Amino acid sequence: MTNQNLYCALRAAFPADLDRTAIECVATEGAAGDAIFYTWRDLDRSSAMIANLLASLELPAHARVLVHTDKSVEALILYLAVLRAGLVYVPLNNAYHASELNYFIDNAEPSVVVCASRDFGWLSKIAFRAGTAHVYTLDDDRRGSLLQRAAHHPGAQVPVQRTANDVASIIYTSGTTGRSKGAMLSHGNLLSNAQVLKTLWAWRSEADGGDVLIHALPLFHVHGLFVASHGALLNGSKMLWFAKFDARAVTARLPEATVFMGVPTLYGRLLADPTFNAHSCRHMRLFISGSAPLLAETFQRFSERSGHTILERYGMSETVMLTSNPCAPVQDRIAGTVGFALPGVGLRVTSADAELVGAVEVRGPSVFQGYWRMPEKTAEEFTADGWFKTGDLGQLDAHGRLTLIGRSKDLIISGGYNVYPAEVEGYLNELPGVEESAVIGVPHPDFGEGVVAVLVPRTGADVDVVACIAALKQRIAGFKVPKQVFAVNQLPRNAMGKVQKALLREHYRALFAH
Ligand code: MLC
Repeated sequence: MTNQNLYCALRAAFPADLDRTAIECVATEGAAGDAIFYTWRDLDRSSAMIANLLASLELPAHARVLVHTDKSVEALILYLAVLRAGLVYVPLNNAYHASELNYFIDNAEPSVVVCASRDFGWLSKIAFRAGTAHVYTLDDDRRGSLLQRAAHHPGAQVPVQRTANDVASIIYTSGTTGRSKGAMLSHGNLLSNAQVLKTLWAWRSEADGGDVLIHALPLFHVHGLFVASHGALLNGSKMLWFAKFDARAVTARLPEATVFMGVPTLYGRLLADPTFNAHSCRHMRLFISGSAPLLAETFQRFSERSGHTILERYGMSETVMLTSNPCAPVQDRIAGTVGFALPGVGLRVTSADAELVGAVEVRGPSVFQGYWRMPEKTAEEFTADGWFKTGDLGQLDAHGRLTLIGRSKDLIISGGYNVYPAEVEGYLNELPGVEESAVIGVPHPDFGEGVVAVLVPRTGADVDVVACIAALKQRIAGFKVPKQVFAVNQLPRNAMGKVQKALLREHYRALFAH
């Protein structure tokens, strides 16, 4: 049986000349050191060494490797190594704090944890207590025990045999109620999606001049880890690698690139940079946007400024990519729509009337294997006839073009990160003097939506809203922390006693307006 380990397909796409540059890690202002160049051979050898280290640990089949590090090329190599070793890669946002990590480690029960050295003290305590046997460190300057230990292992390795249905990665997505759920994505889910996108977005082979991708997204989400990295790797294309998005630094390197992927916030920030113009984009072929709705105004301004039409696509952790505006002809990329179902993806909107908005449901080869150890949650999210309920509301036109209209779940998307109000409300309600709270998203010029909290103090309590923000920053990742908190006497409720968040959103709508 052929080995369906995803690494085999990625490795097969490496160029024949393994000494060519695969990734240039760009030195940006504030970051230490010069640019670093990684060849395709480096990726192959280093991932083999780490895979051999992992194999030497004699872990159970399908053991989880949980990764909480800063973005680095070595973190990408670690991902490739985990694939090769046939283990399950569990990446986490490096902004998460101890209370968040506690949950993920308890839930994932990883055999191996890899973290930044600065977090080793508290994180290793949580991990060892939960039964994790191995905790390594990996820093963004190539230091740490992971690479030290891997250095003793051979630079060749045969990827462990895996089937298309074997789980390759668990991506945690926050839940509307309760805690995060781990979406299990298989080798087949990831490969099929990457192959479809390679054709659809017309990645250029070396013979056609070759594509160069600017990789400036975080590495712990579907967008940066799978869509962007797989896109380049599966095409043997060079990446210009940014540890962090910086509009000025990215603009400076745009002339050497042909493909860029970003969340809408990145497009807004490029437009805000006076050095960004059509000349910087002269060799660009494709700007792709996703993870959050792109405003028609940003689409239009970007087109006027750069001469390029952003291609908006739609996906989520449970399904990887689902729809895309067309690559060609360019004029078929329509602002405010997310395009057509990808080949192989079944897409339906539950309203029978094409004019009406309904729940978006999907099925296809990239739809995940279920939530890790939550069969009842998995069952809830699928219809009786096997379609996954995305939680988004949309409208399909007569040609099958999808427009997203809203969400059926209470979710805020801030700068491309999902924030679940129920989770933030839970933390707020634990603060001294807080009776109850409501967390909403309102328009924000940089993040698309800005998180805002409205709370009711207990009778007689004096709640300092600034102190609330400071307290939350100690407990949860910064992107979830409300940018502003308001104390009110009571929350608006309907006759059923349910908080009327729509009224709150309306009331605070202009809060972040310029
Ligand atoms: C950072 N901050 C945010 C934030 N990111 N606040 C709200 N929303 C965000 N997204 C806060 C920090 O907590 C901090 O607060 C301050 O901003 C500065 O932090 P930073 O790390 O320096 O921020 P910055 O580098 O400017 O980050 C902004 C960003 C980043 C837009 C570059 O958020 C980002 O990379 N977003 C991309 C997310 C992404 O990749 N999503 C893909 C999901 S996959 P303070 O108070 O401490 O100063 C998915 C599926 C699909 O959705 O279809 O793609």
